[in-house]
Amino acid sequence: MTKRKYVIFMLGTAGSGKTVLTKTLYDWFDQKNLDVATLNLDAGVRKLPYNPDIDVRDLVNIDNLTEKLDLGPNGAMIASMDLIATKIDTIKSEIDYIEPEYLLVDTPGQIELFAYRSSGRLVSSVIADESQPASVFLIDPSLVLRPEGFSSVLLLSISVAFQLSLPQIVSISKEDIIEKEQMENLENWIDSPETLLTDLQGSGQVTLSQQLGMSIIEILEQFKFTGELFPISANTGYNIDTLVGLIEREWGERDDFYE
Ligand SMILES: Nc1nc2c(ncn2[C@@H]2O[C@H](COP(=O)(O)OP(=O)(O)OP(=O)(O)O)[C@@H](O)[C@H]2O)c(=O)[nH]1
Ligand SMILES: [Mg+2]
Repeated sequence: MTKRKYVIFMLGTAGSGKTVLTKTLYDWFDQKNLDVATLNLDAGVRKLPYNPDIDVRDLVNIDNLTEKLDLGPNGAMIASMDLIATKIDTIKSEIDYIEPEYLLVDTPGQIELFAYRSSGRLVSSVIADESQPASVFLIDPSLVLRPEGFSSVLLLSISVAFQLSLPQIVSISKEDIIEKEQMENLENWIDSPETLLTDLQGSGQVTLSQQLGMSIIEILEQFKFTGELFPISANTGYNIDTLVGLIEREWGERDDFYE
């Protein structure tokens, strides 16, 4: 009988901290002597802070691809994900060979590449297949300084969850660099959609934007438990226990995380 597998996909906008979180979570599981492995799906990354057990850069050479097909950086990333999709059987057999209990999947910077293109969705569904999947959607604090940005990025997270059909936990990354005033705003918006609405209305938007803002908040209230949205820092480890606790809840109760 095959072992039960748990998979965590790191998702989020470019530069939101997916790669550093992959390393931090790897260390978290490893320190608890849990059987954990990492999979890098970013063919374009130059340097990683962790040593991936499975690395798509072994299958796809982005520089060759760029030169051979005469592509720009985005075209090369699209072509690389298409090529990765054609090699998904190899990736799957590598996972089956290592057979980790926990697999951490670092995804490419361009979220649309992974969530909105059929090749990315195929790759994620094959990796998640026969396992207990979860995903962490990271929100970069620099994108959510304004209430419009906060609402828009949350909408993006819903859209990504909709596309990938993966259970999703949303966290604001880089807590260690969030200024006090921004943290207060974020806490208010998370705790009370009314405050978010007031701040949207108060920012001098035209009526159409206000209406759109209200509709967005209704969607957020229906689909997001914004009360469970919280900041983390992969750098300092802040709230990483809480994050794993919520992932664990998605998987069902697991006592063996804690001695
Ligand atoms: N201060 C702080 N910086 C962070 C944290 N996590 C990531 N960073 C920094 O944010 C930048 C981007 O981090 P990455 O982990 O590479 O982000 P990513 O989402 O993997 O980026 P792409 O794959 O290029 O989209 C790097 O300079 C990191 O050092 C954090 O918790 N705190
Ligand atoms: Mg990365």
